Amino acid sequence: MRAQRSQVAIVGAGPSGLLLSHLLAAAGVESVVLESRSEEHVAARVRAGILEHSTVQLLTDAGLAGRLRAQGDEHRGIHLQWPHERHHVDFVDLTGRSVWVYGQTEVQKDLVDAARARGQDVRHEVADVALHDLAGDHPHVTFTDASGNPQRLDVDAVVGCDGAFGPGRAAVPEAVRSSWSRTYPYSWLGILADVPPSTDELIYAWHPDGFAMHSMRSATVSRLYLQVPNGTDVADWPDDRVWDALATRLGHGQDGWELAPGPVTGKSVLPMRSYVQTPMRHGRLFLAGDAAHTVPPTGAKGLNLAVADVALLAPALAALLREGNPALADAYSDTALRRVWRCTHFSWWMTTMLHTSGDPFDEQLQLSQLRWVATSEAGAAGLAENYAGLPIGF
Ligand code: FAS
Ligand code: PHB
Repeated sequence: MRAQRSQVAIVGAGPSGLLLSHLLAAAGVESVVLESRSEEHVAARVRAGILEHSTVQLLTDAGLAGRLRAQGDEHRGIHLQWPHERHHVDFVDLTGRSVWVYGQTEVQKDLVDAARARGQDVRHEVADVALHDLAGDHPHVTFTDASGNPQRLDVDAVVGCDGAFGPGRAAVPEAVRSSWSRTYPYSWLGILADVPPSTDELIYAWHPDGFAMHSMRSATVSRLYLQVPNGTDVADWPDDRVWDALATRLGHGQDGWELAPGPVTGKSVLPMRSYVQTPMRHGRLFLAGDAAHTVPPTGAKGLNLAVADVALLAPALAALLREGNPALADAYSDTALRRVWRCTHFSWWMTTMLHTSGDPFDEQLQLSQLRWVATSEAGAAGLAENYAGLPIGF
């Protein structure tokens, strides 16, 4: 086994792992990123689409927002809709903050390009990643490299940026670990389509048949979702059926508005779950992003929360490893979890407000809440403040 040394081992080369390596390098801290999948696989995953205000600010400050500001689309707010009514919630009027439409695939590309430009050590297609001596004096990671050779990497800190199914979560001993979880009784069927969006800004629609959302990726690519039962087989949803359901739920023909269908280039079903695990630090192990928490995508928080964790963790690790100052690292978990729980609540609130369960009483409560949020400045400001994003370190 070949032994090597670095300062930080980062498990996972998704957005949180690559952004952390970027911010650590800028702070003079060396890291090695270990990723189980190929670079192409990670780059091709279609996921989030909305960047909140503080995410865009952080990427700008880190020199990573050139393409984002050139090709992204800045939005003032969203449309909330239910049968026969559509109301715009203007985040800029209400909070002074906008959001940007810029796909996670684009963020990932920017992070990969920056990693390559700075010569970041990223190892793809590794296997058998195991974390050792995290509470001891010799934290290290063992793994099998892409050529099948066993490796050992000795470090000063390990960061689990390995999502919901990586080794990071389980590396926190059960005796000190707490977790909360909720699985929702519905999923999202998402499509990518080569057709210009039929709306200027996102439409979140409540409908008795189920939730639907019209998002986008560019002036020529639309991204849309509709609520389906858990366990839905994509094969049961041919394109025509998808477009018909979207037209019904989004209000095609209402006040002259029409949904333009087009060629579907991607289709998948995404189950919906809330999950939070604490603490987000155990000894020399730190967790960031989906490794520590998962939110249903209705609040557009998943990627933004991962960025917020990393924005806190990078300076904490720099202070710990370069100055021997543990204060920020000791406070990391509690500080990050304030925002994690705020975003977990908001994502649950948006999800339960907009997805139908078939219960007539629930439906009346949902419609009343939607009407209040869409027409009362106090209600709209609450949604705007959470959706456009709270300041980093909230
Ligand atoms: P990621 O899951 O992105 O990255 C973790 C990385 O760790 C992966 O590349 C994985 O291959 C790697 N890894 C795992 N185990 C490993 C091991 N043992 N060894 C080495 N590497 C390992 N958020 C939104 O805001 N809007 C959305 O619409 C949305 N849609 C989503 C759809 C899907 C199918 C999923 C899974 C998530 C979606 N999300 C969405 C949330 C998503 O954007 C995440 O919040 C975001 O990817 C979090 O980034 P990371 O924390 O880097 O985790
Ligand atoms: C997306 O564009 O993929 C998207 C937008 C808003 C959400 C979830 C997903 O809440």
